Amino acid sequence: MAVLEQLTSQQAIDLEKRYGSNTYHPLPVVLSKGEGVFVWDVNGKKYYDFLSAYSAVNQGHCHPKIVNALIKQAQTLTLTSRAFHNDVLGKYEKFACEYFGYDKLLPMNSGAEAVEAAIKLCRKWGYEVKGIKEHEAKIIVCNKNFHGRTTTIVSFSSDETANKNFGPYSNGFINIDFDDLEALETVLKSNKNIAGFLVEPIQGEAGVYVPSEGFLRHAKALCEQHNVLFIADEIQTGIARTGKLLAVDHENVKPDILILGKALSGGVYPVSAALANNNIMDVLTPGTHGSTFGGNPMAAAVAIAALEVIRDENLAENAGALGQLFRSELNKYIETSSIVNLVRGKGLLNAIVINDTEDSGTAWNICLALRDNGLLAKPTHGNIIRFAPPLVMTKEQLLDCVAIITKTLKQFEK
Ligand code: IF1
Repeated sequence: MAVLEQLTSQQAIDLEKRYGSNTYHPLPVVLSKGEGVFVWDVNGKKYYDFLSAYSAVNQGHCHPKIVNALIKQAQTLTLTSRAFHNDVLGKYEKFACEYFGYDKLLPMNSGAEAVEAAIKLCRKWGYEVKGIKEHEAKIIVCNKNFHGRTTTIVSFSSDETANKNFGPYSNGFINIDFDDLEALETVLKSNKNIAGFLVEPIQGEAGVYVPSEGFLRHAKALCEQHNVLFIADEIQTGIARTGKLLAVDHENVKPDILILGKALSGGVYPVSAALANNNIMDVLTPGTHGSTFGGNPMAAAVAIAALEVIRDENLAENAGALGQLFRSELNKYIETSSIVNLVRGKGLLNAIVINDTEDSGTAWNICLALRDNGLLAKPTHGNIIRFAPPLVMTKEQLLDCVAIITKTLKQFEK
């Protein structure tokens, strides 16, 4: 078989199974093309994408403006390393800093790397600005968090699949429940060595848990009161997904450290970043952090285009309006449904909770039926299905999707 020969679905799946590390359990569908809100499989069947690569393709698949930025830069200069300057990085840093309202940006590639960078930045600030004794700094994190898969990050995961047998774990983290202000205050009051509070504004992987109104605002105020950095992981919630540029914008909270990834590139190239003001970012000096690819000109050009698309196409507003429509339409269905308990979310980051046991496989089977009916979604944590389409969707398309989803759910009503 020639390496680039057109594969059938089964051949593609078999190759991955035989030659790929067994770290995923994908829905059996093999995609070969994407455009806007749609993807196509190798047989030419068309689907609505209701995952958006876990919110990385907020701008839609293969957005021409972003792809053109990639092509143009790829034909000019791709990588210099940070041993030399390049003529795009500074422009991107200025653009992104003004866009999000920060003094400085630290460029990285994957989301997990940006989280790691934020952890290092926070600790160094804790020692050098706050005055915590060396090796004593602690960062508060939430149970059921998902921040990535490095050894340090999985050290404070409460998901056994993510961290079992990957120890010894990194120290320096204190877990509290998500959305628990009392727990946060108790830890802040009882420990002088807290440098930061790392939180997802909405817990995505856990099942799209939206915290109580006011949680983020009060958490930020508590952090300020105790001279602790509020670090928002907006890798999944950011870049217009929830109906605002950032999910923290719903409560007018400005994180001390903002972590971005995924849709920062529109899904065409790995780009991530940590942003902060000078009083924090300036603790980093030459040699204290970096990456061969971080800040490369391709990433910079792509990220500028990706952020311009968000603004030019009003994707935050669209996500907000379509999200409300989506939840209200699904709620109409849920009123008389025995198979769906509820829909929750913000903007176009939503999930439905299936009325069945966690290990029943019902959510998985519903996703298989959705696939057959032309819509791709993925279960998260047992009986929850996440719905996160690209934000370039139209109202007509969304209603079409609601029809597909409700038609499919009907097949499962008891
Ligand atoms: C996978 C989950 C989503 C993230 C937040 C950091 C990262 C992620 C809030 C790390 C990444 C991805 C990872 C991806 C699946 C996906 C995911 F189900 F695993 F949790 F979206 F919900 N912070 N989330 O959501 O970013 O290093 O991956 O670029 O396959 O592991 P990364």
